[in-house]
Amino acid sequence: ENGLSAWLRYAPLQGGQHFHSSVPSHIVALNSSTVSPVYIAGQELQQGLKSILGKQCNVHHAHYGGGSNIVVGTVAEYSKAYGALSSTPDLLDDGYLLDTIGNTVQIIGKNERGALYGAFAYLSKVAQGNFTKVAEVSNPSAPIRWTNEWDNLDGSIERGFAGNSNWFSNGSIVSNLTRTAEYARLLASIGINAVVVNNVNANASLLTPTNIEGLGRIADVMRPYGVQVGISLYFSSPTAGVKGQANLTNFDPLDESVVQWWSNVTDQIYEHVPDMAGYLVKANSEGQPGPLTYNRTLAEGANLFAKALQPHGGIVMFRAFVYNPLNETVWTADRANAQIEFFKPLDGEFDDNVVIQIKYGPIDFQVREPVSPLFANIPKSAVAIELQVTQEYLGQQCHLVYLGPLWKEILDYDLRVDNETSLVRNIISGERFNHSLGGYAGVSNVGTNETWIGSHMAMSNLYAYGRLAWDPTLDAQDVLQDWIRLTFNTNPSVIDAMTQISMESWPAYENYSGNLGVQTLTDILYTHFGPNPQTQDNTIWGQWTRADQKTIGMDRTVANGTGFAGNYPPEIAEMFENIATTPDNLLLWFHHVNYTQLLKSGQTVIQDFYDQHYAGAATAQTFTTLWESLQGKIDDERYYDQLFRQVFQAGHSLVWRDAIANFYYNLSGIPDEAKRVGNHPYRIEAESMELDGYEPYAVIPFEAASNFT
Ligand code: BDP
Repeated sequence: ENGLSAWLRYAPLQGGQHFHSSVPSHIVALNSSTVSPVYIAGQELQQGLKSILGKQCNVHHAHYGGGSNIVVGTVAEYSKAYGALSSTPDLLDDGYLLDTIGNTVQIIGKNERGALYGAFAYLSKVAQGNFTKVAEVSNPSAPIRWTNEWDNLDGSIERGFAGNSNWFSNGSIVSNLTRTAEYARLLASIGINAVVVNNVNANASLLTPTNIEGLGRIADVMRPYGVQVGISLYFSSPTAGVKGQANLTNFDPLDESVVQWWSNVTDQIYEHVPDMAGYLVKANSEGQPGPLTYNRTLAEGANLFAKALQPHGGIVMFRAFVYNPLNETVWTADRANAQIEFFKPLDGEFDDNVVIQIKYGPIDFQVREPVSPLFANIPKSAVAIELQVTQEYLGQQCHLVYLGPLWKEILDYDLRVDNETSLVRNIISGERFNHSLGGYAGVSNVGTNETWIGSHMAMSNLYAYGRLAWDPTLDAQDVLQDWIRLTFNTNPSVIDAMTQISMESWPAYENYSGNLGVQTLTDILYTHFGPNPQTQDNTIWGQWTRADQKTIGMDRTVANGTGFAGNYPPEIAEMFENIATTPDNLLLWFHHVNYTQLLKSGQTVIQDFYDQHYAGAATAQTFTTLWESLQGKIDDERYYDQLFRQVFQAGHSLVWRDAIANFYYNLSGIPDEAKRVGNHPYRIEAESMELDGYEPYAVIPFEAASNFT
């Protein structure tokens, strides 16, 4: 139980033989090409049913007479083999019909990929012991359901916590792509249809002829699973001296030689990857080059790639994460305003195959942010939401933080554009503003570690990402419980304990790492891991708490602050403009208040800070006990691996609690009514300890624990 097969373990179902008669003995997969998703669906069904039920089924690739069968194929393949379906299901691209009523199981996809998705959906039910008869049509909420992988060509992964890259090493694409194929299989089972394989902080040498050929190999192993390949581009590649490509003297998006350069490189890529999904571009952000160097707009930059891709049917995911911390003239007083300033004036100027990829909040994957107002401000542009599966600011897989509920809050948020219902999930699906493109990008950063993402429990986030991208109306807890049953087992006490830990994990992390909307008070300089509240206001990268001896919070009101609240449609803007109507959990995000400001609960800001940090850390202690209740109910391998992490989280939550509570106590001088803060008679600080035979060692990067508080 090393985690490698994740939720596709196909563990034997208790009493599986009793269900043999519920499942036909023959599988008809209506495509005999071994690289077609329908063929793969047949293999998967055979392997799954054997493993889950112990039932050996035969696979055929053409109409098979006699007895009841499991038939899997596209609408077209089906009607060719069996004649037209009795009624035509209402299927969108990638959608499927799963009909288990009667003697035959029909799994019919709109396309090959859809048929494979239907096969996985059927196996997911069987693996959970669910033999309820269904005749259901399932369609994706949006066409774009991608992961972004921040893999570097040297094999490292930016913000990856699970080892090295599965596909890059030493500047090129590895020869053994077994894990890459296994990853595509996992992604297909949750409806993900493309992977951007390299870091948004891209390297031009991805575009050498050898690497383009390597991208072709990656695409070849992913294609049978219906997963397409996309790549991130380095904007100034034409001047980067890419081996095997022309070297230009400029990268101006309107220069004819630059336009030619990109169209030529794009053609070369499509020769090797005829179904490449498209490009992802991070431009003019955090030191990355972009069109602004030539006084061109971001739209002119995006359209450069759109035009090169257009003949091939590819799309440009252009990131809205544009701000420049190093340039005071562009960087306004509030980094949260930057996206609106850059993108709002450009609405309507992007080509049809450009999608603006927007992080869920206006800053950067914090534990609590308001929804990015950009979703409400560029109705003429197709948009996608960027979520982060890898837990960069959220404990880096050393803390268990189930993100389904966070994403649901964002996706269900009603932005009230033109005073009408405008749910984020309906904006990104394209429904609200009438776009055919739109969807989801999840930064997942899986590595060579057997758990894929760095910890067994964190895989619930990858699973939930795919399931919610397919259907954002699902309940985060239901999705979690499917994952638990598939990944561990169906024992009710296992489901209960894991559900409780997971569902309480995001609120607990928020409480001990930074509540009331002050954001994750982590080290902001680089590690983004331990507590380091003092870095928040001291650097240009800061998230800004604006804390001093009497007050705390960032005033983002129109009346007195940075004006950010005014970026929302009127109903929402008005709510955030006023302290009285701003929800407590975003109070310090929008307002600069006295520590003694009263919350809606009647508590003061500072006392709530103390109380919640203690409460959050106390909850994290219970996770260890709850996890211990699983001993013997799940396999030892995963039990002990996760136990180690829970013990760490319990301890680190205390470090967080004390670092933050002490910091604000020292700053404000206001004592904790419950007399806990600053009062730890039992504690011996690490720096007062000496251990024989050991030398003090400066940890790099520096991690704040106790000394600085
Ligand atoms: C930040 C990460 C950084 C990424 C950047 C981005 O710290 O590593 O390059 O976002 O999304 O969260 O471009």
